[in-house]
Amino acid sequence: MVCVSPALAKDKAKLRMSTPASATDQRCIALAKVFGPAVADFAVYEPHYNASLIAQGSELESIASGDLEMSITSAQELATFFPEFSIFATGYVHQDAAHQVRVFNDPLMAPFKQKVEKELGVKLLTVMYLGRRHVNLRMPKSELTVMKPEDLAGVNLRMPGSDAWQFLGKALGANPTPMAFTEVYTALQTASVDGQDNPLPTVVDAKFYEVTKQIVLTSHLVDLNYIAFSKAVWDELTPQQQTELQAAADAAAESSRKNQLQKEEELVSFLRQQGLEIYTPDLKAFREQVQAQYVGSKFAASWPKGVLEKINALGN
Ligand code: KDO
Repeated sequence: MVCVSPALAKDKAKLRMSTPASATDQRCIALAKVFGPAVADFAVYEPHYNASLIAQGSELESIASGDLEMSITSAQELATFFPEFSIFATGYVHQDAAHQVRVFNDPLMAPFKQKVEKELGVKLLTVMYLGRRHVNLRMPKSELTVMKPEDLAGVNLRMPGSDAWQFLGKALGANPTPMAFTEVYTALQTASVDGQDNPLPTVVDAKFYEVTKQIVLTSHLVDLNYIAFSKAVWDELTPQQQTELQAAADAAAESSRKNQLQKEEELVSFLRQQGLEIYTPDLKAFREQVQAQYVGSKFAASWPKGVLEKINALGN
């Protein structure tokens, strides 16, 4: 009998992945259960959760400098290097998870992907669905009911720490406060912020429901992340391995999308059981106010001509 020993671990590419998310986040579960095993013949997937390896927002720089191989990055983080990425971080642009996939696979994305690859040495492999972001507040509805953007006036809303995020917080009518994801639970608990915004699965996974009282279903951003991968490592792989790695990333994204969508459906009742009040505000008022803020903004000025129309045309 011929015994073929598997390639030694030391010959395999080590793929360190850093994220502020926890191991129980659906994107992380899919990467660990679907991506890691699918590339195991030629690579060792090594996830680092809760920003324990790299601080939130520094992952792209770390990949560019060779200190990290992978991350789950956001359009907002990319916009700090390439402002035109803010188009994918703009409130009420993406309509749902399927729209995100159509946009990512459309030729309109090619110049965006090429620029990141050429100037940062980062490949954007696939798009992951994070979910519909909603406003989640410490105070009960009896103290503050949010139906319109003006109801958020003076509310200290934690938003992640880059320009594009802060702009969205202001556009919603709130007073945005930049803060790393890993600090949000304590900030809510100690009342150093009034609230935060994230999709329902994140509110549950990070246990924000323990320290908040209401969720206003603003759906202000159908949020996404890209799997960011080191171009230098990619170039070391054989064409066959590249094909397998790409397929593994797509399969992980698909699995995580399905689970995340299901969780968004299921978690409303779980959160109500936990005592949170959940309600829908005047969505037309929010959409119109947010869209109006982007018109003529420095972000809109960076969007390549015609791209917004193409994104909209890919919608439902
Ligand atoms: C957050 O900091 O609120 C955010 O939701 C921003 C996302 O882009 C993403 O980085 C996410 O955190 C983390 O992965 C934790 O879920």
